[in-house]
Amino acid sequence: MLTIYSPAHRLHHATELKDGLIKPCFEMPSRADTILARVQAVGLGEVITPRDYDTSRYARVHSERYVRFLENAWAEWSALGRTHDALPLIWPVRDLRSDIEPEHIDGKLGLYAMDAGVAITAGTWEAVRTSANLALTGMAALEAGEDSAFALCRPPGHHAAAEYMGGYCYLNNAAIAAQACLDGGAKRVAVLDVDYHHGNGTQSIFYHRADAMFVSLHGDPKQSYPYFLGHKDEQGAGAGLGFNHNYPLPHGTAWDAYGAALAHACRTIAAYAPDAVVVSLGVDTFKDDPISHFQLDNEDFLRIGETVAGIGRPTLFVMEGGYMVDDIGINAVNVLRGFEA
Ligand code: Q9C
Ligand code: ZN
Repeated sequence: MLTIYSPAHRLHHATELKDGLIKPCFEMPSRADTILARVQAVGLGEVITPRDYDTSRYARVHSERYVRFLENAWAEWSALGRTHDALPLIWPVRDLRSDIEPEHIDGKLGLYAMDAGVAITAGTWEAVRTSANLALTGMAALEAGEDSAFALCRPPGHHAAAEYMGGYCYLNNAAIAAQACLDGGAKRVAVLDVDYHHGNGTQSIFYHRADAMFVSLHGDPKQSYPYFLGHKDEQGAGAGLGFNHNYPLPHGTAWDAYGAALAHACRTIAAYAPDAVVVSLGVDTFKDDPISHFQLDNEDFLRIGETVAGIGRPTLFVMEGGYMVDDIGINAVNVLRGFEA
């Protein structure tokens, strides 16, 4: 399987507000490099660098003003003499207005963030746009005839919606790639999200659409981040009704229940007959993940890959979460090897 990777991800290494303290992000550079090392150790296949794409490709699923904000945020923040990571500290909840973009960077950060896990640093934009380009390059490989590809994205993307960042995510790499597939002439595309956390951003982007199905297995939002989306009754709206499928699962879920839900999810996708499948590949479902609560073991990731292969469609894997760095390479690459077996 082809892997798309760039060392530009290292430009982004930030802090997050966690448990009331500013700490180094669990989402750290060693994650991607550990996965790359495993890709090379097992001889998964060729590793290529991404093509460059215009920001207009991101604006197919994000708003123009949001993309412009990401591009300029560090310059606006550092112009105030601030040298530490930029973090939001006020949010336009409920009846506060989000239609008028504030001029001050503190207002913009709040408008465009859902949490304080998305710091912006000097190198963030370069890493973020390169991450999206990895996913676009992977989709281009499918369009050129590859059966599958692995976009080794970092930062991840699935919590980012049309107009907000959150949960270590800035641009929604999977949604950008899925939209590119449709823009390239496909009739239908499906996104299967196996990250521990609900892919609220991807769901939100495609919620009203029939040409993109979103299917997600994740920790029940009553117990787990992102708390405010990912329930079973969210089935799509308008033309998109029936094209959104959530499988919230309780703390402690292990392979028996997970595998059954995944098999059901993959049958749902197969019945939709998509031209391509994008897998939001999080491996924070691992039993030793430091911020998650499922119980999957190393070998279970092989079975995830096998089950996804059963859909029988061209498949782009897009890296999302997974924070037990010691095992992240084994687990992510097990999914890819299971797919190819
Ligand atoms: N105690 C991804 O996996 N912090 N993002 C949750 C829970 C945010 C995870 C804290 C987790 C975001 C891509
Ligand atoms: Zn996650």
